[in-house]
Amino acid sequence: MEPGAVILEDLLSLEEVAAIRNALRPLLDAAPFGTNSFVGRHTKRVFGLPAKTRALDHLLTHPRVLAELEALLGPMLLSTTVAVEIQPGETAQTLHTDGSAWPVPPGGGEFVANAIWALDDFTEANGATRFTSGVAEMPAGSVLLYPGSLPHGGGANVSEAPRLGVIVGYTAAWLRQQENFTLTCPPELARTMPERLQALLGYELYPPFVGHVDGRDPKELLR
Ligand SMILES: O=C(O)CCC(=O)C(=O)O
Repeated sequence: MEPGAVILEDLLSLEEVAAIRNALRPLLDAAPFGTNSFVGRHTKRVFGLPAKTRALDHLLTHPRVLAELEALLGPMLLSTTVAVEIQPGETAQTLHTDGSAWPVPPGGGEFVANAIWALDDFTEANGATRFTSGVAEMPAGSVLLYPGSLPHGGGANVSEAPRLGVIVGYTAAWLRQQENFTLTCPPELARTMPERLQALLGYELYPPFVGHVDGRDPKELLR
């Protein structure tokens, strides 16, 4: 495995994988293919998952994943949630770093990290995530964790079946998230979610006052 990245195998049962796949299917069917080679002309992406399904809540808040990534980033927020279905015929994505989306000068440590959940077996042939040193093959139900400074990309799919994964990006809680979750998940929706998820979406203060509403912790809006 690429230094800096880690795979945790079998965090989801096959039943859980099947339930998540079923919830994502209609969303993926309705999603367009990408329109350039970076996002992939044979790849479908569905963003904004907390607003669209409750089937992923336990994955977004998985204690083992949160513990591993919080050890790297400290207090975190969700940054992006995207189902990525790489279909046969897709070419390899250019290697890139996720941290480069923010103009944070180098040398200050990691401030973003990703979890990629495998909902199919990830293989070299079907587009397993690539690193400089090779691909991250893993069985369905596993998760790949890596920091925002690590070059990576989706692989080419030369198999005959799609490769489905869910990328969950986290940021240090003082940083602006990629997705604007408090718009896609306004208080009336957020109130129906687990408390840990509410906090990860942004309904929690980063002490002493980042993210406040009228000087108060935004979680009070949900009471
Ligand atoms: O799907 C993958 O394996 C990685 C995709 C990726 O890094 C991206 O779309 O930015």
